This record gives sequence, C-alpha cells and structure tokens, in this order.
Amino acid sequence: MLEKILIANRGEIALRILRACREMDIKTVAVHSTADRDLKHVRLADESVCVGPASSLESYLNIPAIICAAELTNADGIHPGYGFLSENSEFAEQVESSGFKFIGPSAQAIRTMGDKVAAIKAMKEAGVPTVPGSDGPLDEDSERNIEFGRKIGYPVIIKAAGGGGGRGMRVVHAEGSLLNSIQLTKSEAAAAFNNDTVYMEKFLGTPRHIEIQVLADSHGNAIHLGERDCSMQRRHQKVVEEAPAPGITEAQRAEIGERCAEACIRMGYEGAGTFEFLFENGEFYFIEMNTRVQVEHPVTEMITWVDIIKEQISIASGNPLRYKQEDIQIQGHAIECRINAEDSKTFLPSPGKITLYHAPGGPGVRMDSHIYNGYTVPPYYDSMIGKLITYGSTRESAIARMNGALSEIVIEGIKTNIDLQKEILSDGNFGAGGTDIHYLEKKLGID
Ligand code: MV4
Repeated sequence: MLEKILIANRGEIALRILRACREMDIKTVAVHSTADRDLKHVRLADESVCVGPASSLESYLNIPAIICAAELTNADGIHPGYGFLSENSEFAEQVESSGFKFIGPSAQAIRTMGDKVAAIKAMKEAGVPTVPGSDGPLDEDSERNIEFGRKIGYPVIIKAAGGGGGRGMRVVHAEGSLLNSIQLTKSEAAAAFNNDTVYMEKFLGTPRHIEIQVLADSHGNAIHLGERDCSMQRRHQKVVEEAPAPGITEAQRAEIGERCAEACIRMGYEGAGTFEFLFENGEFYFIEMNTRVQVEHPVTEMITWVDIIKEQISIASGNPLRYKQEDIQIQGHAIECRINAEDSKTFLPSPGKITLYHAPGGPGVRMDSHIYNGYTVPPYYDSMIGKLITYGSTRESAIARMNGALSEIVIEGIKTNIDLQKEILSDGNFGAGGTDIHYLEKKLGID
C-alpha cells in the first residue's frame, strides 16, 4: 500500500482525501497556497508545504512546486482530487517520471479522454452508445459537411475536440448557417484550446445528464457503481445531484453500466472514472469521460457503500478491486446539494469570514465541508464551500432529510446559495423527478 500521500488540492476534497488516508493508515502531506494556511486539512495533515502564492497558477497548478514538495516530504503517491491538475496529462506524466504514483489513470488515458474525438472513437469501438454524428473531425470539405448535416438532421451541434464541460460548442438550426458556424467554432477553438479540430453531433433538445461511475484496477478488472442524475445545473455548474437517477430501471442500469465497465477493460483504464451521457427518450448517448474523482461522488458512495477515494488509493497501490460486480447492490437514494459562497439570486461570489457555523446532522445526513467557525473563504478559488448529502431508503425520505438539513444549517457572515437549494428541493417538478438539463435555467429565467 502507498505509505504517504501528497494531496494536491484544497478545500472539501482535500479533507475528504485526508480522511480516507487516515482510515487506511497512510500518512498525509498537505500542499497549500499562502491564502490557504488555515485550511482544516492543513492542520490535520501529518506535514504541510506552502507551494506558492494565492494565485492558483502559481500554487495548485504549479507542477514543479508540487513535485518538489513530494520530494521534500518523501511522499510516494500524489492524489490530484478534482479540478486543478486532476485531468492534466502532463502532470500525471511528470509525477510518474519523478518516481511517484499518480492516483488516477495513465497520462495516456487522460490525454485520450481530453480529446473528445478520440474519446468518442474509443467508446464506439467498445460498444458504448454515442450521439449520431460525424464520427470524427470535420475537414474543410464544405460539401461533405453539408452532407453530414443532412444525414444527421437539424438541429446539429458543432463541438471542439479540445472542449468539454460546455466550452467550445455551437448549435446549428439550419443548413444555411452550417458552414459559418463550423468556421466560427473552429477559430474559437483554436484560440481557446490551441486545437481547431471540431466535430458534429445531432443536437438533443431536452436530455437529462446521467453519468456512470466506474472503478477499474491494474489487473484488468472493472465494475460500475450505477448512475447519477446531474441534470439540475446552471451554466454548466451542477447544483443538485442524486443517485440513482429517477426512472432508470435495473435492466437499463445493468446494460449501460456493463458497457462502461467493458470499455474500461478494453482501454486498460485504471482508477475511478465517469462516463457522461445525455439521456433522452429512454436512450443513453455518450458525450464525454471524466478521468478524475468527481464532486458528486458521495451520492454513489451512499447508495453502494463503496468508498470511492479509498478504492482509488487501493487501486493505485496495485491491489485488485475489492468488489466484483455482483457485490454491488444499489440501495436507497442519495441527494447532494452543493453549498456555494454566493448570492442566491445574483450568483455573485461572496467570500469573507464565516462568523457562525452550525453543521446539520441526524440520521442519513453527511456534510462534506472544510468550513468552521471563524474560517475565511478566500476570493481566489471556486466558491463551493461544502456539499450536503442526505440518504434515505426512498427518494422521498432523502428529500425530507435534505429539507430538514437545509433548514438546520447555519452559515453567517457570508452569503450562500442555501435559499436557492431550499427552493429547488420544494419544487414540484424536482419532486416528481427526471427534469432535463434546461429546467433550472428556465425556472430561474434565462439571463
Ligand atoms: C450536447 C447537448 C445536446 N446535444 N450534445 C454541454 C456540456 C458538455 N459536456 C456537453 N454539453 C451538451 N452537449 C448534444 N449532441 C447539450 C449539452 C448541454 C449540457 C449537457 C450536460 C449538462 C448540461 C448541459 C447544458 C447545456 C447543454
């Protein structure tokens, strides 16, 4: 087993990784910026190293500084968390060539999934259902592109191979604007991603965002942990997530899950991963794969009893998966509300000192957060300050517990989105389950 892990992240996920290490008797090294000396996990870690100034570019994204900290402290593994360097293939490569274990997939796997055209090609080859489309990059052949548009049928969407997560895409409603849209998307992609490769897909109008969690070890084993519904989002930021996804049958889950696990085995994928799908009219369409642990991993943990972070560390240590597919039973229902330091109405960030904090509690309530009384939320990073997760034997009981927890939690001194979360939880359509990816933005009024 790895013996000392450097946590290359901050906030709640750094604390989550530290807690997993502690349970596994693994020593921890916290790295932090000058603005983050007072983070909870920095105090709890066995050792800590300041790796740079407040600016992420010079600290949490500073590859030489982080590898240097691993050398100084004799760590043997590096956990990247989510965001920051977690999907940076260059980082994974340098971590490994410096003699440390990168807790995640190979640099090669990260690179392939970072190229959306290559990712879709790998999925098609593995039998994962994809969106009808150009099945590869568009070239300069206008007639060929117009032919693609006719064959796929309008509306279509042009996406950048280097994009993802909502960056670098454009919907085209009719043939008349196709060629111009391709050119525009290409030049934007060249500027944003230094890669002007674009591809075409059928545009799905009212899909849900459903993703499959997988775990794969270095011995050729892979399992899936079912799905999460992440459709409740605003500007590509998820707000509420849940597992299982309302209305998905056991047979649908087994079918799509097995495709994803099989794809992992074919690709030689190692670690935790997420296959993102659009789900419309009862069909799954692969769009992207995330090669990191995700913010919303706890809802899967609650309904499967698998500790995804511990499993990542075990896999990186070279151990075979502790579970076979038949060991995984989905039981109950979990919901996660992201708690952000922002205004509930304007969504403007609200950093500052937390003058009073009361954590919610009770049966089926989990608060993943690094905040404490007197903690100052710095203005330099993401505004998410915690995740409130509730669990129940049914969706209704998980919702009831979330309503209770949201009214119990007290955070004073800064603004939070808790009022927005209360509004979503009491929304009738959310209560019914299965709202699409546009629902929240429509409810809030498109801005
Ligand atoms: C789509 C789509 C409709 N049709 N692809 C946005 C983020 C990126 N992961 C892919 N995205 C989309 N791709 C086709 N063919 C609609 C979206 C989309 C979306 C997807 C998931 C979650 C939120 C979204 C919000 C707007 C658009």
